[in-house]
Amino acid sequence: MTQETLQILAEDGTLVGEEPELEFGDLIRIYRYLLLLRLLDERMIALQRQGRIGFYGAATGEEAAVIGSAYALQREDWIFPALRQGGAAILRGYPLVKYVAQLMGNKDDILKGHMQPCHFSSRDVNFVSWSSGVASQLPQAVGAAMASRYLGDHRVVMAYLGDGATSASDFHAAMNFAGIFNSPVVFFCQNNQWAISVPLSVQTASADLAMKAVAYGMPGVRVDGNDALAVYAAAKEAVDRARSEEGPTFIEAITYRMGAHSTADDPSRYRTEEEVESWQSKDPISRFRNYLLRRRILDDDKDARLRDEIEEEISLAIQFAEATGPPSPRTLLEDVYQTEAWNLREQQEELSQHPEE
Ligand SMILES: Cc1ncc(C[n+]2csc(CCOP(=O)(O)OP(=O)(O)O)c2C)c(N)n1
Ligand SMILES: [Mg+2]
Repeated sequence: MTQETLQILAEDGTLVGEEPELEFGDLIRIYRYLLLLRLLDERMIALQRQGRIGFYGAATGEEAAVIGSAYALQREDWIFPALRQGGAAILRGYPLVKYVAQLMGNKDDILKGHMQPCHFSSRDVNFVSWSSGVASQLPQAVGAAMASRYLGDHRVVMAYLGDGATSASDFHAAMNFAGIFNSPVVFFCQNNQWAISVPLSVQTASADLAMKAVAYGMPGVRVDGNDALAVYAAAKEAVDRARSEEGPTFIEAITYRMGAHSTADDPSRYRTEEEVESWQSKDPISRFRNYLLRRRILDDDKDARLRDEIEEEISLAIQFAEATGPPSPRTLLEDVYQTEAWNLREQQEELSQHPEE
């Protein structure tokens, strides 16, 4: 039987549940990052359309799921993301300039252009790159959680996945292992109803995704993924459980992918406008904004100023990133193997003889 879905804010931003313990400063901070993610995604899609970056996967409509969940973590915790959680890295202090640099693969990109755009990774913010294979991050996340358990350092791992990933064998292996060994991991599933062109109805015969957790011996929680407060509350409880060695949790955040799967996709070929419009009224950002306006934590002037400030910050990051050149060809073969392979050394030497080519 499908369980109830946790909701704290109704679609119009009125309170319908118990508010989690968050200070005014936290609430403004959450709002700032929700808005930043929305505006950043808009600008990055525009850059891709103008041929200034190659690829992008936006979190539009899913901002509360990303920011609300990551807000429940502590700095020393680890994140194993999928495609749409770059905003969580930014929340943790990954600079916007580095974010844009990764999309451009320029000299400032800490991954030296080796990874596909939107595959961010940074040791500074304990954020481990997705490897593109759907669900491949999940066994890795459970492994990291186990390392933390052996070390006794009380770090928690947040493993993100989409609804589509629940059909992959890596998902089941990771859930099984985490359940048996009580791994300090939170599986945070953004059920955005689509896996590229595959709708949820074709993804599973289960009545919902949260119930899959039961078979692996862990709690499965359903939450309104467009309600930042509910997402935070559910994630906080799961993170606290994991930290106090009570084991893993699976969270199904019900949300909607408002845009295309990525800039390489055209959703008008497989879903209706009416469906997309039906989610418009559930928008996570206007919902949270209305809540803040009602509580007088925010007013229209402050909101407009915040928006301008963020736009300016994004513009500067783009300007800076575009003025930065490509990485040196020498970096092409760096960081591929821990020890230098003879064939790569030969290629590197050859490369250095023809720098212009
Ligand atoms: C193993 C594997 N199969 C297929 C793909 C192609 N692919 C990339 S993303 C994606 C859909 C993922 O859907 P979901 O898990 O719901 O995440 P979402 O993109 O909706 O956030 C697919 C099929 C892949 N990257 N890896
Ligand atoms: Mg999906």
